[in-house]
Amino acid sequence: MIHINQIGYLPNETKVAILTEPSDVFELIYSDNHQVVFQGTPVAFSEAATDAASGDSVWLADFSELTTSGSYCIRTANEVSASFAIGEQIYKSLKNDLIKSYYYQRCGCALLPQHAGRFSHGCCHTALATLVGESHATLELSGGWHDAGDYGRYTTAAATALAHLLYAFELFPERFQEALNIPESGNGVPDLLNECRYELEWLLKMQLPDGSVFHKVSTWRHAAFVMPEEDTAPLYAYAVSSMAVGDFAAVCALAARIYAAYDTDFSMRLTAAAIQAYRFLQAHPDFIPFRNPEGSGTGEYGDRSDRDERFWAAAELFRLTGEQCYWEDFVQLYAEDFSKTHLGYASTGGFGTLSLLTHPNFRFVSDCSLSTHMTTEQQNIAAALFRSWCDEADNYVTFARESGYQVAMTSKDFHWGSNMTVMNRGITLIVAYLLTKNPCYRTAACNQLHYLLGRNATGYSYVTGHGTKYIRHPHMRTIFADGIDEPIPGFVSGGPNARPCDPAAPLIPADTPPMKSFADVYEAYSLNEVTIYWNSPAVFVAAFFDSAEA
Ligand code: 9MR
Ligand code: ZN
Repeated sequence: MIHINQIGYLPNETKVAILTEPSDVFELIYSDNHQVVFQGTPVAFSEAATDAASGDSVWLADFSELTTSGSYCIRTANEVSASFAIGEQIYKSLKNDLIKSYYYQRCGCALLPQHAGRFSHGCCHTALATLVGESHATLELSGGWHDAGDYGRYTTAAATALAHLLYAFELFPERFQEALNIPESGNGVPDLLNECRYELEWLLKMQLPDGSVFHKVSTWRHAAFVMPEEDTAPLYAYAVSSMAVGDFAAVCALAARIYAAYDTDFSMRLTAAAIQAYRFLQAHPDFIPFRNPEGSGTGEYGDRSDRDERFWAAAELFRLTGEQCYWEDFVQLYAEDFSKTHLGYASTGGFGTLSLLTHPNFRFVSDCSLSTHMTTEQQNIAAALFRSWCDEADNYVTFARESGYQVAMTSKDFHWGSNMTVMNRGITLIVAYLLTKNPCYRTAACNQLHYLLGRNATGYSYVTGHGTKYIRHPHMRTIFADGIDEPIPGFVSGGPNARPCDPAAPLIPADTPPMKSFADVYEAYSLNEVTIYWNSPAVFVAAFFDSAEA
């Protein structure tokens, strides 16, 4: 098989197709008239040619020299690939659909035909919620985005998605200027921020008067596969967790800084909410874990520690206010042993690092930070975090070099939601590139996108509506129940999982290699679900590659 990025390649990036059958030559041909424009020789990936994560024998067909925009196919001895593009801005519609997916996840409002087209539907989940353990529904917690294929709304998942989206906006705002045809379009605010505000307004409702924050609001068990407005089971607000409070403080502080340029009142509300949440953390230094109450079955998003959430909160409040007390907490937490580079819902240390590394007072030159505004301690910590970040990025470059599919994933990285790891590593690499301008990070980041869009062992593009063979049956209630054959575009599948644990698991033979442990069927929630925090790192990466240079 010929594995390609099914959308295509940017003119000035490396361009490689992966072949799983030997061929003496390969040719690039115009897709319309089949005229040959380039010829090359496939190169075995290694002496044994075998890729560990997929078990495939692979050959690399490098056509980077071809930089002319156009529509092409690749021809080998026995095969012709589907057509793909070489061109500038070929990921623009991908980027915009990935963002628009959040509009389709809106809860608590009807999706109108003028914005949602044939995917319009009624208003959902507006009933008052009951605090678990109480008997009356008194809490107004409507709004926000459905988390995933299910209709729960979870604070830590929300904060993670918002973080990817808002940091992307902050780092390259010029890539978020297109109107997305959402209800707020045309109000003078970029639509990414309009969409994120829909989530933030809900998040603010999740805070209690003492500054603490509910871990989640959802029904008691997941709904059947019905449209959201048909899911009328009672809603519950679940207990407070310190992860929820920490993430809330961090993401509200981040948002306060970004929305300050658009809406002072909103920014001030976010600032006050962040400070209040932080005060709760100060007053409650102990870990407040979260476990689902007996019998409840919606998403748990458990965690074993809140140190990384507190670290991120300290970083963002320091950045927002410049106050010493936050810096002192940051220094103390920095000395503790948890990842300072991960960007996931249970491991948020990387967001704290990102906040500091992108602080305008720091300028990184090779491996040191220079600043006239920062203390020596601040400079030293920033320089150490910068080195850790680049070390992590270097690891990913090595993983990609050792992968036949040129993806920064080892065999053990194919867990539930592996595509989040693929895209989060893309973020790490992009940030490393922005800090150092070392092109090898940029190339490696682009290779992560190629994997997502079809240059992988299953040959699927893992984004609905994009590519020639994209997933069509994600585990998502709205997509299943809407009666429309075509999936809503712009949703990222969780992707291969070496240990599937859902009704589709029997479809996958026990000896299936990790990168192939996937099935495009509705039942496969551990392989083919969608979530807001798997789409968000893909927005970051697609937006970065939407334009030629940052
Ligand atoms: O993304 C989560 C994954 O890392 C966990 O292994 C899995 C099992 O706990 O849960 C995933 O999160 C799901 C959440 O609990 C409910 N909404 C859908 C999420 C994606 O499958
Ligand atoms: Zn809803």
